[in-house]
Amino acid sequence: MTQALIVIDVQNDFCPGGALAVTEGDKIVPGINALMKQADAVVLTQDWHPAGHSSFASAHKDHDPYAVIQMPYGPQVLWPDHCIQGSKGGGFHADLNTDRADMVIRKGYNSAIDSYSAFFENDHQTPTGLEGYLRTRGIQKLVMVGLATDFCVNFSAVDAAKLGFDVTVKMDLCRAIDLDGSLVAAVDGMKAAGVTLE
Ligand code: VGL
Ligand code: ZN
Repeated sequence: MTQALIVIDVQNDFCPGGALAVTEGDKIVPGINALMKQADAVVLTQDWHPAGHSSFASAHKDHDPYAVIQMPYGPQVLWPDHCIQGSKGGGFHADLNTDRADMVIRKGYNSAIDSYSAFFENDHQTPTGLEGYLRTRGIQKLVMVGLATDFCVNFSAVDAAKLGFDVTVKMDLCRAIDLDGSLVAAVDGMKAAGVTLE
């Protein structure tokens, strides 16, 4: 079975020193590079927001980062400004083997809507195009790693499982933000969707 390694958002802003740093976010890079050697295909995702994106707390009066607001498409956590298009923070971690990537898919570029998942924006309807890319390449099995376990990895894994892919998340090559129990909820949600956690 053709297998793709999907590397989620291993970007400077999600690593120590970044705008939305995930604890030990950089620690997973060597293991991810090693896994690339076994993959038939490697896809990198890149969170890629315009300045003033609606997921930024700075774009909303009277809200601090990590507050939750209602958007037309559902609840939205407000984040510090991060992964702005063309910024250093939006770039991949310097040690990530980006040369090995067949495909880089960007997401979160529409100002009015966030996109945690590599497959759909947060309305769960607007596709990014990744499904078509994988299917036309005959890829059925996905191994997912990256940042953050409880947001972009979780949403990507659950969507992929719902689309019928065979999905494994390698938990030791992911790190979480863990806001108000979000990691436990993500683990439960991924298991319920039929994702294999290793
Ligand atoms: C992510 C919060 C905001 C992620 C992206 O990559 O998990 N989290 N944007
Ligand atoms: Zn983001």
